[in-house]
Amino acid sequence: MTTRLFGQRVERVEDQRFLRGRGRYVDDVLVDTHAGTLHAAVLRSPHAHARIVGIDVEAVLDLDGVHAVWTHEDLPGPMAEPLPLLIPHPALTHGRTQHALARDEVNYVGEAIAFVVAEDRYVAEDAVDLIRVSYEVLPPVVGIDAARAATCAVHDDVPDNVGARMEQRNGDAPAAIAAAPRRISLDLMIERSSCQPMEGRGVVSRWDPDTSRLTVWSSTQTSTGVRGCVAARLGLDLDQVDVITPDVGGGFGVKINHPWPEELLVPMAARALGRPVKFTEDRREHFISSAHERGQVHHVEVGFDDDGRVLGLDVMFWHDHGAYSPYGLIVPIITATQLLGPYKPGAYRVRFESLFTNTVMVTPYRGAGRPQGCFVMERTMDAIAAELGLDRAEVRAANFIQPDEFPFDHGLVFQDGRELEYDSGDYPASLHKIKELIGWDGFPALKAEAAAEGRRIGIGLACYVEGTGVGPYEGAHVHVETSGKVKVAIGLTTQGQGHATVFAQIVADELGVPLEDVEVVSGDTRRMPYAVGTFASRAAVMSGSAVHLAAKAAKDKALRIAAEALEADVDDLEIVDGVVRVRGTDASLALGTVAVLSNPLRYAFDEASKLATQFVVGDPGKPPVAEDDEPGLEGRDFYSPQRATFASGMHAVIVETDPDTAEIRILRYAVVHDCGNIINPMIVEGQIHGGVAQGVGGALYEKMEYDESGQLQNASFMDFLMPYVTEVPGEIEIDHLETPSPLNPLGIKGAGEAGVIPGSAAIAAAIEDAEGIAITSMPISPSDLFALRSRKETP
Ligand code: MCN
Repeated sequence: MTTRLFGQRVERVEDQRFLRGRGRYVDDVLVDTHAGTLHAAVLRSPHAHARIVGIDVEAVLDLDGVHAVWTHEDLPGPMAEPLPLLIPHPALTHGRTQHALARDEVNYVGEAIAFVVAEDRYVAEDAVDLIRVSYEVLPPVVGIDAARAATCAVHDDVPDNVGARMEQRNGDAPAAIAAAPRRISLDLMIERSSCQPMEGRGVVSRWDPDTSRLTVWSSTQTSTGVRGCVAARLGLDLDQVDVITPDVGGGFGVKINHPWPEELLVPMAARALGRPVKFTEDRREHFISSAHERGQVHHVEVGFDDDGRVLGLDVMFWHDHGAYSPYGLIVPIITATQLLGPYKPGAYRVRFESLFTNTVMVTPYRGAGRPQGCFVMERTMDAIAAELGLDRAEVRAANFIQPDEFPFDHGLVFQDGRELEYDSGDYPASLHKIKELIGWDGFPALKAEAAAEGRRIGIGLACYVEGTGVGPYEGAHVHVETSGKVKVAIGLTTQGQGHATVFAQIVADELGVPLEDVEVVSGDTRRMPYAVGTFASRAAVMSGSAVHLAAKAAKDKALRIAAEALEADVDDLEIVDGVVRVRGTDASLALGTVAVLSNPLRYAFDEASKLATQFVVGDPGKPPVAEDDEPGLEGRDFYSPQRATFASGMHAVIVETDPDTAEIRILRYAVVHDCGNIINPMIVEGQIHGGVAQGVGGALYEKMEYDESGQLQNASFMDFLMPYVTEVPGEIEIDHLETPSPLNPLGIKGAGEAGVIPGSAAIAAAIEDAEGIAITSMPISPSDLFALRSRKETP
């Protein structure tokens, strides 16, 4: 019997390649084969807000090595239109997107104005410096306070800088709060941050005049999305555009937005110039012209009883959308709905305003609105516990949705437009596990011991629920080669999540072939032209289910063909180690041979060459073995879920704060995570480690420092603090819970974002516990903590 691989700690098949430097990223494409590749550079706005009065490119064209320069007025047809608003929403009354090259106004430092293509990047950069732009500088709107004050407008036709106002409610929260025995209110803030993948954005394109086809390589999270935009804007049929996503050095959300201006400009230039063109973003460009997230300010009113049970919750928040809103209201809608976490809030009302500012646009960053929501809810739980003098874990337990209450409908609408209905979970069991793992009940004694030595330590806990695996669909194609090897194509892209391993595990199990015989290709529109993309922790649920269904289709076909060839009943067959066998006999056929037999052109099978012969002299031709089947041993299927599936988890942290320097050190970090049935625990744990590292970054270091003129002051890795390996907890203690999802065939829930969600909430709680000072704003640096201490001492 072949061992089932689902649930096993299978080593990642892609790692050998990556660890030996054999990954192939966008910047490696065409390097060896096309010395004639041209290189692009972009002139970006130095002003946060300005009208473009004139652009003079004369000097550029005199520079040796320059091939072309484009400004907005040179863009042909649909290329001159604003970029698409990817996710419209009725509440987004004033959605705005930028142009591929700014038309008459720039709205953030870094907005693209002109595009130069030259022999190499050096010449292209020199050429950019020769472009003369005259600006009428306008007053910028920087930060949420300035946007709310609305003394200046980001977009003239957007009153009060409000792109959207939205409200959701379940019951009458203000009335429930007014009637509650206890009430508190809180003001909470999370700063702006950004994903910072190791590899920035990049795109390469080549036009083939012989076939009138365009090939685009993009470091994207959605190759099909890029393909659709490129085809539409360049006036090509979808069929003329292939988008290939090579290895991607991290995406974390920023590469789901599409098309980035360069994803249209590079293909346009390649076609116009008849030479391949490449653009690779540098780090400063990533800081000032790719997307940010997180920045939100929240006001909470909560009413509760003496046991800490929430009776009414009323949240108002302000979301900094940056200069444009290409991704609609996804981030604030996720905050609004997911802040509820594992709790029943009694009556609930949430309202938000999405505000334009003259800063880099905001699109989802791993966690997408959830770290803010979790911070709001968990700080509220801690505040209730403090008010009542109760144990913080007990207050949470008093508010949990119970295991027998699933499916649990919150009476709200989730990000995918469907009901916010949790499918399964066991929050009391998770709480029990995390308390055991971190030693919650024994901590007061440890704290007292530390205090006796003059040390300050504190413990914090944060719970979250994460809607994962949103639709609408994903597909998969499974093809058994005549060699017996299996090629699997999924349409969404991979940025490091280990998809080549997990989907091979599913196929190997279903088809009964060895893991090493399965090869998974992702994000190549030539192989799978219809797909959505990698975001919202959806690949395991969506592509995993599609791969399972497609592999099952291939297996069923293999068994049908083999049954006829072996003159056996399908129910008597099994596939083990790549061989179809009649159970209990020696009769068998290798899966590769079944693939040969699946070709209906076959008149006979030549054992020696392992090929089907098309003509046999004297044999007028037998019908194909499986007459009703299409040729080829393939399976293709799509999966579309009813609604999202809800993963959950809890983090607990112990920190130590230095009484003199206010330095904050994480002593222990524990995680309990429930993503339903786990395909590969090692990969899930890797995802948690990466997420926790980003959560620590968000809690203690990362923040976009804009000055009042809208210049990003820390747009480099010298100035933007990210946690190094020295700041990420050395050991992240993890325990799993598996409550299967009833919504998909494998019982899976997503895991890719979970690790980042509760970081700020848990660390804030631990610092608060160590210091006895309310922590309401993250990230918190030693100097912030020092200032809070000083304020406490001198009220
Ligand atoms: N998995 C599993 N069992 C489960 C759930 C997941 O074995 N029950 C595995 C999956 O098969 C997959 C990985 O865990 O290999 C993550 O799965 P999933 O939760 O479906 O997330 P996605 O694969 O859709 O990845 C997207 C998610 C998001 S939204 C961001 S942002 C993110 C993240 O993944 N960006 C990442 N993790 C990242 N990891 C890396 N290295 N780089 C990024 O850019």
